[in-house]
Amino acid sequence: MQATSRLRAFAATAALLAASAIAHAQALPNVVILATGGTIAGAGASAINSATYAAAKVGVDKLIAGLPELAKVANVRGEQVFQVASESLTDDNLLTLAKRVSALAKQSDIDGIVITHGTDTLEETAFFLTLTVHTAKPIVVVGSMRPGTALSADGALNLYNAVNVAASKDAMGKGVLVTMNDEIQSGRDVSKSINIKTEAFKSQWGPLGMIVEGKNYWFRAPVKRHTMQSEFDIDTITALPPVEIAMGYEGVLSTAIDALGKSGIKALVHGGTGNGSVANRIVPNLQKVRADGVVVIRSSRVPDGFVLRNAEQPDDKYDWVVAHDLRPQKARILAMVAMTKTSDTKELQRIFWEY
Ligand code: DAS
Repeated sequence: MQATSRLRAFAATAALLAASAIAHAQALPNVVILATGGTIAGAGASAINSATYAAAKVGVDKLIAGLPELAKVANVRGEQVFQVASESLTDDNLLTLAKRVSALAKQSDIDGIVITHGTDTLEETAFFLTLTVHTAKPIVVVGSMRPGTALSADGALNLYNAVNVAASKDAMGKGVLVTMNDEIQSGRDVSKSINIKTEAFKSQWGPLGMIVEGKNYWFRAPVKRHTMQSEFDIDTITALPPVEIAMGYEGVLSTAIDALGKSGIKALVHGGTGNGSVANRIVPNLQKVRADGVVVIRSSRVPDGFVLRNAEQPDDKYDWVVAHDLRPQKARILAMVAMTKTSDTKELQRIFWEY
């Protein structure tokens, strides 16, 4: 008799525990982590190797298993989309990733999406997603400057923060976000500005906020068009037009500009000196590129500030576009997206003002 009642009591307790676990899980948001590689998935030979290591070694399930604290934040599952260092990602990879993000965002049982990514081109992916994925749900791109095997590795906390933000209702409608070094950055504004410190990601317009111990502290919101307000939709984009970059510097020759201009590209971003200045000896070469039907976009190699139209060069006269505050690599992303719809330079300039 006693054994039966003990068994019944055990079964009742087990059922209660199971019910509360299910209730707890149902109460938590559902977050998907799309892994692409990078240092956050990197591994070094020893704990002192904070800069010498192999990127893209650790799988997404191992990243999640290494962070049990996530279970208190959200129901998390992972997908390994790629396993590469981000400098090696291609435009096709970008399309594949963005289409996967868009498909998941449409699922009613998904509340937020995190993308783990190498830091080298993280800013380009984050900008591309904010331009093309139509969702108000939080999408957070995250990386790390040190591999998980290193002393004071930053990846675990960056990832914990990313999942927290992706699980937060107050992160909705703010465009694609980046969580690095306790800050919540706008995917449009942020760039990797220091190549060997954990405080690597900066925006000249400042972060949108901070995340400390799992709580978001917001201080501003984006004003440029993004996600739901974007006229570009990844679900209608099948290919990206080729756009390349030529840098300006003392002693520059027209070799790169001439070669790129004849390579079949649709636009050439010029990363000029100062306020997007162009050496006088290569102005005719850029004019020829334009005359051959390639859009010319003046950006600057100077990280901060923005290029003024008709200041350093008569853009109206040359029919050139200015990249506003976008660095060359981001100007290229916007040019590719914009030219899926138009090659009209007046329309392109509007787009560079608005996004
Ligand atoms: N090679 C770098 C990358 O994958 C490593 C990193 O910093 O994430 O972007």
